[in-house]
Amino acid sequence: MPLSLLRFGWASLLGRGHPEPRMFTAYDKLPATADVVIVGAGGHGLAAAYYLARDHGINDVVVLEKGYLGGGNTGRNTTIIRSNYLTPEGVRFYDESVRLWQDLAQDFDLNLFYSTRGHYTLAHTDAALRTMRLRAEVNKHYGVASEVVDARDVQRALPMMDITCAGHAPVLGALYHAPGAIARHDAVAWGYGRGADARGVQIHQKTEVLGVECEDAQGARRVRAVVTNRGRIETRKVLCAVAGSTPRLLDMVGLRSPLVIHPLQAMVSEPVKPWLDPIIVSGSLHVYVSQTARGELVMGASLDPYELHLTRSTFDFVEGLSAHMLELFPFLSDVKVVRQWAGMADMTPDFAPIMGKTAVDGFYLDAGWGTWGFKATPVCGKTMSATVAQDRNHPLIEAFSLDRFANFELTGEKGAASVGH
Ligand code: FAD
Ligand code: PYC
Repeated sequence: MPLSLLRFGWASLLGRGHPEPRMFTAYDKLPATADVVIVGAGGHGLAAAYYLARDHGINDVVVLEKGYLGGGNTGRNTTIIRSNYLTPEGVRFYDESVRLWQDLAQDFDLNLFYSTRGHYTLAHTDAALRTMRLRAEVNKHYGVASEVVDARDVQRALPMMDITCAGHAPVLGALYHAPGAIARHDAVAWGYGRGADARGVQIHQKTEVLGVECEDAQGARRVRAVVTNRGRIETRKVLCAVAGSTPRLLDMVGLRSPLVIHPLQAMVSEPVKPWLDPIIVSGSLHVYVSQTARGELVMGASLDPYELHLTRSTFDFVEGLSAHMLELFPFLSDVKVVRQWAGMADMTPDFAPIMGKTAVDGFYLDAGWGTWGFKATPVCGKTMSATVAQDRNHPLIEAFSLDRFANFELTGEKGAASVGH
């Protein structure tokens, strides 16, 4: 029996509580002021805090989280990491993220279970195959390993798959992306949180931001303070990284965006023997699946088809997704689904994120991450921390500014969205 378990049992017997060291410092009250306040302790907010402290020497940072650390979309996602996007801006951005992922476990001294698997996006129609070819060409141009493979290659790599899809949607080919990977989502939040905490960043859980005070200064509006259920913090800089709650935060500073919130559901099976190495996505069948190191199948589909600010799950989803899974993998019919959940996806019209400075001085936005933001956690932390520290948009995020919608300069990434929407 490990020594720590014995110590825990012994201390509990003596009524001394839990002797384990905590990963984060618990603070009794909020500070009155901070150089930077970050709203949202998901991966994005915590990564920005970490790099602000580590790379920019800004340690007077407070992260406010209304629930618990990593309890938003970060702890609910299906952890697919890839850079096989469609636009040059997207490919460069996500490729930098995949590069950053490689050193992260070492940086944190924490096992993130990062596992490179290869990623197949199946094409069931000629139109889908054309999009795959375009993506492969753009990817290769920017040094990202993606190639179109034919149906025989898919069958060789995935002998367990019925590539006829029960005869009604045969696989014609696929986009194969060798760097496609999965990782452990909770550990990513813990690693960034622990690293930020060790550098003096204060993380306050169960602390909800209820308002953002602004003032007029030389004809511009600028941030003055945030108001929470536990008090007020004066600050000149607020980074908003609240995913599905972004419209509420934008209301607080009088900004508008085209974001709409849709539930995105997922489910997981009981553990089964390892049989699926790569990650499989079929946009046409609305299904994607990977197998974890523990043997569970992690499965998802497209968004719920209506706007809803809730994380409820539905039986419809399990039924529909199971039917599509069985079209691809009929031998799974006896495997049990053990859990399902949902997150709130903040969707943009062009399927690209919204990042950077806004019309309110000192209010920075990291949002619009919809169904695709987990993989971007490291690069978002890097680019948003630089943007906040220098009060200038990092060059890698220029295509993602909020004003692109008003200027009709969209960054059309829909063709690279993971699942059909
Ligand atoms: P979050 O992790 O949601 O963090 C935001 C935090 O802000 C939350 O903890 C919330 O409680 C807090 N908050 C909100 N309002 C307030 C307030 N007023 N005051 C204080 N705190 C507040 N992406 C991929 O790349 N690959 C995938 O395979 C993938 N699969 C997904 C599957 C599902 C089912 C879902 C739902 C999403 C998936 N995504 C995927 C998308 C990805 O999960 C998100 O884009 C990403 O996690 C966003 O991280 P975040 O830190 O911005 O947001
Ligand atoms: O962004 O690759 C992705 C993804 C897969 C499932 C949900 N998002």
